[in-house]
Amino acid sequence: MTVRSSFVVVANRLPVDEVNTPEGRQWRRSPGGLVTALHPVLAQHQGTWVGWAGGVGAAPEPFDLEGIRLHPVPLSAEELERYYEGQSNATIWPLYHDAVETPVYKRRWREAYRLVNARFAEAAAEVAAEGATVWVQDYQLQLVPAMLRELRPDLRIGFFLHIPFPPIELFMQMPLRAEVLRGLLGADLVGFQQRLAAQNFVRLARHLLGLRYEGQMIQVDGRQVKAGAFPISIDVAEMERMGADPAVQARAKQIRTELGDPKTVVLGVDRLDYTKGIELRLKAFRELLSDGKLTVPDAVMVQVATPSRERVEHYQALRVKVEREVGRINGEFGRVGVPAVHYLHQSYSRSELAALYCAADVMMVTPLRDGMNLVAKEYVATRADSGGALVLSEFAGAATELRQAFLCNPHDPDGVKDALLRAVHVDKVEARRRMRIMQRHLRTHDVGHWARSFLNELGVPETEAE
Ligand code: ADQ
Repeated sequence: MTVRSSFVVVANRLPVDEVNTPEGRQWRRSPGGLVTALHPVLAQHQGTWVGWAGGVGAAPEPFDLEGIRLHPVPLSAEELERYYEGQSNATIWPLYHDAVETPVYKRRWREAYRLVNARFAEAAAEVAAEGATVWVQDYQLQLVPAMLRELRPDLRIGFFLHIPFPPIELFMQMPLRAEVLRGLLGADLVGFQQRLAAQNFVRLARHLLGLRYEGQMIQVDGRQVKAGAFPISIDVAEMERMGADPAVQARAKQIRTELGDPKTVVLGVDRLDYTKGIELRLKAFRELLSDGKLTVPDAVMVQVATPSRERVEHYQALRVKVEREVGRINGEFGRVGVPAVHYLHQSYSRSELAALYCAADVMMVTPLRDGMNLVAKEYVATRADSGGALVLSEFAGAATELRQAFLCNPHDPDGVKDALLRAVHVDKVEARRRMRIMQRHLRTHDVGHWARSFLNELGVPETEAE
């Protein structure tokens, strides 16, 4: 029998991983801010999370884990390729990120997107109790709100977009544009990372569908749809705890020793994605070495680039370019046993990441466009010692809040070099002052605050997200 919930989250992925244990294969809750923020709300309402469990073919039966009901949605290998890698990650992802790579448009990808979105909507309709609240997440599922409303007009529906929402001129390129917009307008509340994105959305509603709006309230078929900014955040307390953990501190020291105890460790941590500005960051570092403004081994750079979307062509090309640039820098400026750039194409545990953050004098977060960028916030929250300096692109959503970072325009190589040098040479007192202001901000704006603000606006009573 299907268990019906008064609170349902719908996201592309379920927040679990299947792992091998001595007792056989088991599900484990995956680490991540979203699940941390939503777990208390889900547990309180005996909530259900609808999403893909990974793997192709038949989906596992619904199951419970740590007080949450998990409801897997199946994807075939072909759907994975067309809906996920194609329409989501080769069409929508680049288009919504200022088309920094050229979006690819394919009819069969759009058809798969529609089909899979319908499947998610049906699954949500099946598990939602009468009058329940359903919170749909992100760009893979933009058609779900309208499809779900059609099936279940009794529901309260929220949608949150984790990535930027583009200006009208760009959005208008998309062959599926009106359907996507109508899909989103099926929600009662559409949340974005930035105020500007919410503005793009309401203006688009008028431009494309001739809808009236007042402030951020759009009139649709006699209903009101509200758009708003809800900047996402991290589990700040957890990052602070990790930063202060003696084991993490010891590991950070060890990392510095392993790097040859340089004066300056410059760090980058990203998914290997062309929006993250990894190449331009490497180039800035190379030019500073070549100008003689930085020297090896006094300064070394560590670039962690998590493998990501490896079957999508844009990503394969990026990997080649990044690895070529790393090779070039090390070829020119490294010595035997002393590379200028340590490049790690690997995933790390939370505690190893925290140790890397603690070991870094300068953290470089230089996306060409980013909805928020959690790495910037994690770095700041982890620095219990209030040491370190953050170089941050103005094109990351996080730049709206982290004003005391060394802000730069990632399109201007001299600007990036200048920000990096200023961060390298900033005096300790000034660096600490900047860090502390940002840390204070994060303490009151953690991921629980994000979830609460959204759900309160959606009208979910007594939300106790932490
Ligand atoms: P992402 O594009 O994935 O998220 P980001 O916000 O930086 O980008 O989050 C990446 C997460 O992965 C961070 O929590 C980071 O710690 C982790 N990570 C990175 N490299 C890792 C590694 N090598 N090993 C282990 N973990 C690693 C999208 C949007 C963002 C938005 C988030 C949340 O693109 O703009 O901030 O969603 O809404």
